[in-house]
Amino acid sequence: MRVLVSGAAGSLGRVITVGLVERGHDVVGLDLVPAPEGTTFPWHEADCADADAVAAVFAEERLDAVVHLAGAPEELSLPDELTSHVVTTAALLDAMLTHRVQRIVYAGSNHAVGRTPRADGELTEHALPRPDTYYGVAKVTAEALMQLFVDRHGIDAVCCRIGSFLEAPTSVRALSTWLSHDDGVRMVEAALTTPAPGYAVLYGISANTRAWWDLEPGRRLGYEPQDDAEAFAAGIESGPDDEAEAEFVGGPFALAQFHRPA
Ligand code: 15L
Repeated sequence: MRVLVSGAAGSLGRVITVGLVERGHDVVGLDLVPAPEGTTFPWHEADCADADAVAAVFAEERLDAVVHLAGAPEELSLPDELTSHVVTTAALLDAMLTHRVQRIVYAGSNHAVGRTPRADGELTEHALPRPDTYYGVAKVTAEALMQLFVDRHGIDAVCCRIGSFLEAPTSVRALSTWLSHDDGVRMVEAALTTPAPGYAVLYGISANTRAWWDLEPGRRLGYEPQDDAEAFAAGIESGPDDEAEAEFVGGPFALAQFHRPA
């Protein structure tokens, strides 16, 4: 499978690209910045929010699927969030239609439902949108856009609502929300290869003993996580915010007062 990975130089991208190559996929990188040293696959330096630049990449490359990882990982102004997550997704989806690329795998986020109280129980793929930030609003909107393209044009889109993608968990919350690097690669590969998913959502976490989110939607798509944050539990110091961070799905994002005018 020949896969375009946006945000290929980012914290997710650096791991996922290498993992997909190791698993025998042809990867094409796309990022605002040049390829990291030692990159062995084709690379395009372009802004995913620029529809013409994205179209030019698709015109040059023969592609089977897109893994859209590009986007600011933190809270910005609402217009910047919408550009970073929604305008980029639209540009990729439009180019996919033009070039008959059937599948997109999207790096969604738990922050799309981050303001859901944990007291509501384990989060399933049917959780209603409940963003905790403008970042979360943009992730919800990107999900809605993909759903529209699936319904209107019959493409396949798998949205991975990712938890905390880290080499190792670093906080008590992350013992529940951690997605290991290896499981991240397993997750993306499953989302790329599961047969005809239409529009599907999974939660991107490892098989954490303390998981807050349902792993079944992922398992149904062939994502079998192998790691468990519990292996690191003894080394994690509890912090003053642990209890507050456990109140909402989105942890610190759900508690922060960003005070930005829309
Ligand atoms: C995310 O979606 C963010 O990009 C990242 O910065 C973390 O906040 C992560 O979620 C998380 O919830 O730990």
